[in-house]
Amino acid sequence: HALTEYADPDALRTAFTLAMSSMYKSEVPLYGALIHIVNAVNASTRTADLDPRVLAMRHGNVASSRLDIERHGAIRLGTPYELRTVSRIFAVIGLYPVGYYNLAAAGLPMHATCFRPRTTASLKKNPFRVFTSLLRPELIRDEKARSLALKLLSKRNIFTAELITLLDLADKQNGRLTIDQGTRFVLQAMETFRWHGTAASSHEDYQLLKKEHQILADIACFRSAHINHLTPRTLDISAAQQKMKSQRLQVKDRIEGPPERNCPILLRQTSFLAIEEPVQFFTAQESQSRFVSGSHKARFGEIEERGAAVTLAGRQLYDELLNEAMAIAESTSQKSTPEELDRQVEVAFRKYPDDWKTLRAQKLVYFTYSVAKRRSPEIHDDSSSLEHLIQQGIIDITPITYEDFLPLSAAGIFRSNLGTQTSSASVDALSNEAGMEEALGAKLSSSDELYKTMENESIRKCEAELGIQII
Ligand code: OOG
Ligand code: NI
Repeated sequence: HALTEYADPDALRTAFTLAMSSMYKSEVPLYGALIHIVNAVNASTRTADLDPRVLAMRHGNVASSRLDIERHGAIRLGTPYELRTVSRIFAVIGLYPVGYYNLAAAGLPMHATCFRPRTTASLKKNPFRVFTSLLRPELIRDEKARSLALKLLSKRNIFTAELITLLDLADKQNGRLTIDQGTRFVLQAMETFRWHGTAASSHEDYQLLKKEHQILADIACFRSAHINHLTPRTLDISAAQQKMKSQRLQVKDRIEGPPERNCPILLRQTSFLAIEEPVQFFTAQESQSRFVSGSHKARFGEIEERGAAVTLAGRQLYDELLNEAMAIAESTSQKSTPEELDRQVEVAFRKYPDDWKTLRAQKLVYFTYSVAKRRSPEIHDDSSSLEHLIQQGIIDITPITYEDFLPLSAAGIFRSNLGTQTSSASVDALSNEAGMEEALGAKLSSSDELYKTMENESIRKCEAELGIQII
């Protein structure tokens, strides 16, 4: 009988992304307004003026050049079981855990990973990824808040029975689903990330957790792991920020990340501030039939503009210069204004090389290599150095797009607010990557290894095309 046809995980990811986007637009209408702004800015950006390499990174090197599909989202989970089940959902749509983010560095009782595509081919088809954080109860100082959060989390189930059935089915089918199963799967998965206007806690419990930490209430008091933002990409984040302001959106006071550069690196981001949403809470823990009206503020809309992936040395220089800028901004003014910080960041980053040749020579950025032209037939060497081939114009260099996150730009601010350098040691001590892997039941991939693999694979491809060994 005929072989069963399975859906391509990358295609399922696109179905998932589109479903998530339309759900979030209907839940948070302001997000729909943000999408309109971004589309208008992208359509009117003079792309002909942009360096083609920069344009490719802004697009995310997407083959279809589809700009209108979101680049990332974020969820916050409460238990290892939730994390493991979410990781099964994400595996079906081609997303795998990459990197460790110690959010304790930003004063949050959580740590995180990024579920994302790992290969060039998969990233090309759809680079959507989800920043996924997990509560670390051991970092909740208040005993009462900790046990309440754990009690609420132990009672909730954020997965439908049909979703679990489909996940078990995928396990039996080598991780794949048929198109029909995949369609049902995407609909069922939305139930996990949907917003619920009725809380899973009493208002008192919500207040108690919120007093300990707002994020604790956001994680433990609801019936789902509601998506807390989605993020489309923009070709011009400064123009988009301006347009958000002119349309009277409440916008973050500055664009996070590196300053505007000829050779963009990492990631620049801004957002509209979280909106206040009405929520019905139980009046008391035991009587789940009477409700009291309250509200919750967690969900927002963000935009991002991506640049090149930096090496460990490149990241170190980035962190150093950002910290330097923040320290100066704080020492020059009583209360450092966003404008002053922008100015100091701009000044500090003059020390960060800003042409691809130097960024490559100093090993600050990851590149892929491609054959620009065939070598002349009279050359018979069976090996050549990469440098030589680049000089001869035979091989082209392309910076690799950064595919990860920078949520810890906040950690620097946090540290400098404490006014000490020593605090970084205690913050690092709170890092628990092994704990994250244990909760997940799997190893986290290293983003640096993935970028290096992309680099190496591109060199092997050049060798095959040129029929020589590159040394
Ligand atoms: C995660 C925020 C991380 C980003 O763009 O850095 C993130 C959260 O707020 O839950 O999405
Ligand atoms: Ni984000």
